[in-house]
Amino acid sequence: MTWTAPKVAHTLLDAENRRQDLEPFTDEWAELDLEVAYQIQDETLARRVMRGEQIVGVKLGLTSRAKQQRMGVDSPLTAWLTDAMVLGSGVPVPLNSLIHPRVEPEIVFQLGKPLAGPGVTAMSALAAVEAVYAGIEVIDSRYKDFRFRLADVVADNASSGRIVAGSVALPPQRLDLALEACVLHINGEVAHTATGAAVQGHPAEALALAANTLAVRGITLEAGWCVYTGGLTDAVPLTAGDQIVAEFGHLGSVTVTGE
Ligand code: OOG
Ligand code: MG
Repeated sequence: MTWTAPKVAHTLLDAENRRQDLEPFTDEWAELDLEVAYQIQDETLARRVMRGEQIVGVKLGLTSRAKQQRMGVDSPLTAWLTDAMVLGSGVPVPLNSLIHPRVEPEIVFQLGKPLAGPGVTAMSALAAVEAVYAGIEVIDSRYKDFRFRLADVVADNASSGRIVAGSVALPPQRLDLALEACVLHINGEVAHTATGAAVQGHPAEALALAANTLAVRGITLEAGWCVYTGGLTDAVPLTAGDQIVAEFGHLGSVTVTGE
């Protein structure tokens, strides 16, 4: 098979629709680089938009050591979030539409102002934030066993699956986000713990990173968008009947169940 960017984009969306996992493209296309991988990611977004989805924000991935070590990829990345990925609070995760979902706790920003790099710092990034939320991301790689290289996972929209936000919204000035604690419970047992500093030293650093790296592709973070700043801890598998709770120090808690 000779792979091209449009073919890979089609294959990834088809795998998502049919819940069929794939071998990573870099197995056969070793030269697949980040520039082309982001073109593929943008192509999958264009196809999502064509079928009626709307952009609601962006996500960062692999921003914490816990995530980088688990996935064997040590470089952060960005990807797109659309309204089709948003899961209402209390709505069970539809396991029959996902391949092998895993759950990770994240700190989420909602922007009150547009934010465009280059030159964005953690401080200037925070000045664009209207509210901070607790969040859970349900990731679902289209690659078998979550085995991928950086270019594969970039093309696959960073394993995007579903996103859930908590119901507490706080202005960033009210929080020390480096110290914001998070305890991840699976079925009542503590699975992982972290503080906001797990993500790039401070989640606002991750937001600045998103603004600055997206600017290279001419993309501005828009007012109203949400930004998922990346898993604070390793992700945990979600199976039928599981209840996973991400409990935060000041941001309340977010629960997902598998059905
Ligand atoms: C890639 C997506 C990573 C995060 O928050 O680090 C991600 C993966 O782990 O499959 O969303
Ligand atoms: Mg994530």
